[in-house]
Amino acid sequence: MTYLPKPALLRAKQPRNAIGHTRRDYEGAVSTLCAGCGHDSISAAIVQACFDLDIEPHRVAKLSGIGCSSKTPDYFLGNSHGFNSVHGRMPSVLTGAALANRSLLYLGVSGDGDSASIGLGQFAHAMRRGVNMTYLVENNGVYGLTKGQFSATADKGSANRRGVVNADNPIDLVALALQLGASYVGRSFSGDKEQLVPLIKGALRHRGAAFIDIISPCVTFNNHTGSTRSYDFVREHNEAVNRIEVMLPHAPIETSYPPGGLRRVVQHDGSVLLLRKLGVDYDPTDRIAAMNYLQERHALGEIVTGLLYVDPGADELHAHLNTIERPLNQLGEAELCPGTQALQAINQSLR
Ligand SMILES: Cc1ncc(C[n+]2csc(CCOP(=O)(O)OP(=O)(O)O)c2C)c(N)n1
Ligand code: SF4
Repeated sequence: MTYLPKPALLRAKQPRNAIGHTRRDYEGAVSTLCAGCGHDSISAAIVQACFDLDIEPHRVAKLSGIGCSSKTPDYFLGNSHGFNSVHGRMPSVLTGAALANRSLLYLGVSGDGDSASIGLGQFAHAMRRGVNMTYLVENNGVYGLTKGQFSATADKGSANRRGVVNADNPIDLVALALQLGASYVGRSFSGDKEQLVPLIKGALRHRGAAFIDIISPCVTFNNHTGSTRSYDFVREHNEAVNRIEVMLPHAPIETSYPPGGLRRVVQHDGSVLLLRKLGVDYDPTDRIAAMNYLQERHALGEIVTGLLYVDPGADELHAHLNTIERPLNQLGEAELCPGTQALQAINQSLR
C-alpha cells in the first residue's frame, strides 16, 4: 500500500476539542484514491466525528478487509490501532479483537463487494451476535479496486459504464442488518456531511452492533447515466426520514430545531440522539415498520436515508457471553488456567 505522510503544519491556531486535540490529530496519510471518490468524504466524516466526540485516537481500533474502501483506514486516525485483514474477513478479525480486549472502540470499514459478496456470511454473524462495533460499508455498487465489476448491491436494471445491464437482484445490507438484529442502523450518502457525521457519532456512542450503509460514488467506474450509485442519481432520489444531532452526556442541549418536531433518544452511556422528523411519520424504534417502509420506498426507486432504527437499550456480545471486563493480555496465569481439577471436571462433563 502506498503511504504518503502529510507535511507537518503549524497547529497553534487550529481549534482544539475538550481533550486538547486538533482535527489533524485524527487524520492519517494523504489519500491515494481517485480525486472525487466518495470514500475520501467518508474518511473526512470519521475524522470530524472522532474530533467532535473527544475520542482519544489510541483508544480506537480500525479494521478493514480489501478494496479501495478498505484502504481508507490508512487515511484517518493515524494514531489508532489498525488491521487491514483479508477480503471479506474483517468482521471475524474484529470480533476476535473485541473479545480479547473490550476496552477499545471498534470501527470496521468495508465495501459492498467486501461485505455483500465474499464477506456476506461474516457480515451476517457480526450483526446477529451484536458485536459492539461501528460497521461502515462504503457502498458504490461496484468492485472499484478490481476495475468496476457489478457488486452484489448493484440494482437490477442499472447499467455499467459500457452500457451492460445488471440482471441480478441486489442485496440490501440495511434490510439484512435489520432482520439480523443490529441495534443501530442507518443509511447515508458520502456527499451529505451534515447527515453523515452525526450518524457516525451516534454509532460510535452506541452499545451493540451499529451498521451504516453509506452510498459512496465511484467516480471512475460508476458515476455515469444509468448507474443508481452516481452523485446525480443519489441526490435526486435521496429521501431522508430524519436528521440527528448527538449530544454528549451532561452537555447542554443546544439546537436550532423547533422544539415540537424533536424526539430524544437516550443511549446507554447517557449520550442523547436528538431526532428531527423530516416530512414522513417515521418511527426509528420500530424495527418491523422500518423494514416495511424501506421495502416500499425502494420499490418506488427511492433511497431512504437517516437513522433508520435504534434500540437504545440493546446489549452486546460480551453481555451474552458473560466475559471478563479486563483485556485478556492483562490476566495472570491463575485467572487464565483454572487448574487440573477444574479442567478434568469440564472434560468429564462433556463425555
Ligand atoms: C480472496 C480474494 N478474492 C478476490 C480478491 C480481489 N478483490 C480485491 S478488492 C475486491 C472487491 C472490492 O470491492 P469493494 O469491497 O466494493 O470495494 P471498493 O474497491 O469498491 O471500494 C476484489 C474482488 C481478493 N483480494 N481476495
Ligand atoms: S476506483 Fe472508484 S472506489 Fe476506487 S478509488 Fe477510484 S473512485 Fe474510489
